[in-house]
Amino acid sequence: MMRLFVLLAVLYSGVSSSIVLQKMYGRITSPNFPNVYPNHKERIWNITVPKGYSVRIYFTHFNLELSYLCEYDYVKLSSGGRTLATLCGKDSTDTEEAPGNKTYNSIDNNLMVVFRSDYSNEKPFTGFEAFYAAEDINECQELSDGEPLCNHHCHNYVGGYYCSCRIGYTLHGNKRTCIA
Ligand SMILES: [Ca+2]
Ligand SMILES: [Ca+2]
Repeated sequence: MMRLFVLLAVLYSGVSSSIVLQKMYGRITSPNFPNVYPNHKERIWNITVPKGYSVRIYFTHFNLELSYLCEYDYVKLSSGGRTLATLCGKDSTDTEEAPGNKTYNSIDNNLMVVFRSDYSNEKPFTGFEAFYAAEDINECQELSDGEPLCNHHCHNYVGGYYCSCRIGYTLHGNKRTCIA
């Protein structure tokens, strides 16, 4: 019975649940930051901001074990079903990316950050610290099926946008097309 309990505990600790973040800004770090991160760890953050915003993230500290194509330890950023970056090391190389001063933007209003460490480290590494914030999407610069969102005038505002028409036209019920 005890053995079963230990087995279940081990299985459970191996399953990483994601941390859900829904604030407009925040900070995330590797486990034990600013101290050395542990081996065999996975941590997942799901950052969600309101619709009309994207998530902008940048790193103020980054020091992970370097491995070919970041296969051992990494921080992975993904959004909209795509991987934005897989990061490791301290500085970028020909085959591996480290964030440096770069900022990353989510594709939609959700950004998933995964930290993962493998079973060993050649020397101690201090991990990462990152800050994120919701950023307004300028819908007026975007296209929908190759067309601007508004066929006359587009007005961007924080958290949304609206369309307006030239004199003599009225806005169609779709809120985007102007008709004479
Ligand atoms: Ca490692
Ligand atoms: Ca906007």
